[in-house]
Order: sequence, then structure tokens, then C-alpha cells
Amino acid sequence: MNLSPLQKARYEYSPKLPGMLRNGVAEICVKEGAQTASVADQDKIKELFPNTYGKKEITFVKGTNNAPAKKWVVGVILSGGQAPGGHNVISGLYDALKAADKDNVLLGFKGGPSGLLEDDYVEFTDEFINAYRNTGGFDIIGSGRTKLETKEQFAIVEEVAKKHGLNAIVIIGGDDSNTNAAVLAEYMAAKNTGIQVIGCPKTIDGDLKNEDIEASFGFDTATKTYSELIGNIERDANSAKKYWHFIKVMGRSASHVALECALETQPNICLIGEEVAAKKMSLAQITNYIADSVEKRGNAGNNFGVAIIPEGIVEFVPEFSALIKEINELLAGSKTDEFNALPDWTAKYNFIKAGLSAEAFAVFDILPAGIQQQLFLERDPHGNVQVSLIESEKLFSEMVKSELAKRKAAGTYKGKFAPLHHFFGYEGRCAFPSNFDADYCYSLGYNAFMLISYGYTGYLSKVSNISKPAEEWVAGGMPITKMMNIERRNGEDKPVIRKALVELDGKPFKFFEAHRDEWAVETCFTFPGAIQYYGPSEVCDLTTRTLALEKG
Ligand code: FBP
Repeated sequence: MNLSPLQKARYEYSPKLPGMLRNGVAEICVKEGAQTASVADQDKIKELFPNTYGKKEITFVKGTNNAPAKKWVVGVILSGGQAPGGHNVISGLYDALKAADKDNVLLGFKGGPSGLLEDDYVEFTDEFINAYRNTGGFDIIGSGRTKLETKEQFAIVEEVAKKHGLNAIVIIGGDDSNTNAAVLAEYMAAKNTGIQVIGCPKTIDGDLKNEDIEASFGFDTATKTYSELIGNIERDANSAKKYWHFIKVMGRSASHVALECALETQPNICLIGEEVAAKKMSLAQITNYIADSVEKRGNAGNNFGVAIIPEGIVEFVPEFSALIKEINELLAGSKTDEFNALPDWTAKYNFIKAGLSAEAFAVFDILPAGIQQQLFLERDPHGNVQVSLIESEKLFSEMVKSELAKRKAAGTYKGKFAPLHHFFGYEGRCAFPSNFDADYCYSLGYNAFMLISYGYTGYLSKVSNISKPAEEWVAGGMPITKMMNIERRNGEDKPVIRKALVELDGKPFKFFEAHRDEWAVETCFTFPGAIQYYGPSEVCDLTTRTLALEKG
């Protein structure tokens, strides 16, 4: 492997552990807290998790380790989308295992949950692990999106685990993967297999967050990477003074990533999906909101600006989601073939017009032609519209363009509008983890082993107080069932970890709301620059603005 100077330097970085984990595994003991209850639907969740429900919150403290002596064989998987720091969760877990006993074994199952089902694994060694310390990516063992959720799959996992003598499995994933970790833990406990299951909170989307989990790992680095790029674009915009940049950022449904980037860079516009839904905003209202900023700035001679658009925005626009629902029905089953057989777009357009309700067609008809075609051409294997592929940055810039043409004709708008488009997602998911993510992830992994060694199962590795210096972080564990409620998913009631959306009464959104009117008209850009790995702590160990505001 060719190594960059930074990669070599990062191998030598020593991640910071919470104070109570710093004396080594022999000096870590458990303090049990109160029994827990799920955030909602307690009776139902208790019934579904008779063996793992209601367990106590736990915290680690300095003291003699009194965990039973045992040889450990642990399996680990990475699940879902990449997030910076995954390699450090594995190295923290490995180091704690080996510190407890050098004969302990860590197996990495490859390609995500499917690695466990297919028994495709690698045994970690010092040499192997050392080549991945403090680096981005999930390439150490790969990841995947297979869901571990059926009894048949659990039986295979049990068989594979028994074959290797695994006493524990660590699942590094988002809300869905950790929900499945809780179900797997219950299965293993119910069958008295002795196989423990521990989760670690991962996702750049920031939506695995609650009163116990202050942040999912990867959010810090990904948003800092996007903010660096957005800041650079802002500086370019402010230099050339001739383009409006429409920037879509990843993050799935929730707008945490967009909001954090806005707090970091102070763009002219940032849409927040949760607000759009709460105010039931229409496409026209959103368009007008952006066009007002372009008009005011343009009339003052500032024909440039930056607008951040969250990936999931269109799902939150009520009239747009109603349209998508009708399109999915219109093309259900064999009707897709009928549609595809039509000779040209005019014939397809007439088919659509005849098939949609008047309200849905009115929404469809105001969309730019490119987006109209995207809605019908790019569909998933079930024939549904792939909402995440909709180029919402182009959708809004084109709608703003038409609106501005009207305003120009009416004589109110006197500026020029030249939009450019960007999508930032994959650029941030495998960046070298910031010092924060390197430290946080290593601590989550180290801590996961402490939970295992003390016999816990169905717990999420929890490191809190993370807006403070690492010395003051608090390590422990929380039963996953505590974070669960019942939700309707694919027509069934399911126990799931509640997904965190942006809270409109939360401090990060309130701060943004208090400043955005000024940002929309004036040029208030801030340029965060690249992530710094070496230098003064106030530059290198910064947490996100979201965390700082939430905990400040
Ligand atoms: P997770 O929810 O698995 O962490 O994935 C996050 C994410 O990066 C989303 O922001 C994005 O919508 C999605 O993955 C993209 O998925 P894929 O990697 O399959 O293209």
C-alpha cells in the first residue's frame, strides 16, 4: 500500500480515552444505575424482550476489575453506510481485548451482516490492525446493508458463532442495525446461548441520537468535511460574485447534516426538512423563500449566494410526497410495462395526466421537465420512485429561475441569476476521522469490550459528556430497549429505536432561526477550513456546533 505522509502520521496518533478508562482494563469497575424502561410502549416492548428489557444503566469507574476471568472470542461487523471512525471502533475493541489477555481473539466478519451469515471472516492481528488505525473508511472488513432480522438468520448466526466459540458479537451500525442487535441479543438470551450482543452508534446522518446517545460517530468528521467544501465555495462565490451555488448534502430524511453545515458556514439559505413538514410548506412557498433572498441580494448588486438543501427535503413537502404516492400506485405491477412501452415522452406525459388526480398533476406540472422524467424513469426494484436520487438542488434552482423570470417581467427583480449545482455525500463518509471521531470511536470500541467482559448483552456502548474534553467523558452502557418504541413499518407494528429528527425547539435550530434572515440578505459566510489534526486543541479538538449548542 502506498502511504501518504498524513496516513503514516495518523498511525502514530494515540486516541484519547475517557478518564475512567485510562488506567487500563485491570482498573475499571462497574457502577450500576437505575433500572430502565423504554421511551414509549413499555408493555409491548417488555413483552417482546422478556430477557433483555428493563436492565440497568451502567457507568464505568476507576477501581479493581472484578469481571470473571475468561478467554474471549469476539466477532465484529460494520453495518450500513460508511462513517469516519469505524476503524477506530475496531482498534479500540481489539486493544481492550488484548489488554485483558493477549490470547483473546477478535474476528472481523466481512461485508457487513452478510459476513456473519456466510461465515466470511478474518482474524485480527497487531500488524493487520495497525495498518488501519485512525484512518477513514470501512475497508478493514467492508460493510453491507443486509438486514439481520429473521429467526432463520439468527439461527445461522448462532451456528456460526458456536463454530468459532464466539462469546460476543459487536454490531457497529445505525438505528436499524442496533434495533436488530437488540432483537438478536434477545434471541441469544432466550436460547441461553451465552452469546452476548453489543451495539455501537454509527451514522454520518446524526439521527441516532437521544437522551443517552449524544451523537453518532462520523457526524463530526463528515459535517466538518462538507463545511470545509461549502466554506471554500462561499469564498469562491464571494470572490467571483457571479454564481448562486445550490448544494445538496447527504443525511437521509433528517436535516441534521444540513443544519450543522449551516451553523458552520452561515450560508444565505438552508432548508430544514422538519420545518418544511411542520409548516406544511408547498414547493411554491419554498421557491419564493429562496427567490426573495436572490432578489434582495441581486437588487443590491450581489448576484451570488449559497443555498444548502438537505438530501431528504422532498419527502417533507406534503404535496410532493402525495404526488410520489400516486406515482407509485399509477405504475404498480404490470402498469410499469405498459408505461415503458409508450413510444415517447409526449405519450408518457399524457398517460401520467390521465392517471394522476388533478391536485397531484398540478404539482407534477410545475416541476422542471428533467425532474418530471426522473420521477418516472429512475425507479427501485419494487417500481417505487427513488426519492433520494431526485436532484432537489436542481429542482429548486430551476423553480427559482422561473419565479425570477416572472419577477423580472414585473420589474421587481433587476439582478442576474446563474446557478451551479453540487452534491456532497460520499466526499465526507470516509475522510480521516477528526481527532474527536478518532477519540470517540476508539473509546466506543474499548468500552464495548468492557461491557462484554462484565457480561452485559443488548446494550449500546455509551460514551457521554462528549462536548467536554475527553478526560471528562463518561463511559458506560445503556440497554438498547430503553431507546425503543413501537412504530408502523411496512404495514406492521415493530419495536424500533426512535429516529431523531431535527427538533424545531432545540437550541441548534433556534440559533439558526434567529440568524437566518440576516444571512439570507447580507454576506455573512464563515470559512471553517480543513479539519486540523495537529496543532492547538481549540482548533483540533472542536466538537460540532450542534453538540456545543445542545450541551452549552
Ligand atoms: P447509514 O444510515 O447506514 O449510516 O447511511 C448513511 C448514508 O450515507 C445516508 O446519508 C445516505 O442517504 C445513504 O447512506 C447512501 O447510501 P449508499 O451508501 O447505499 O449509497
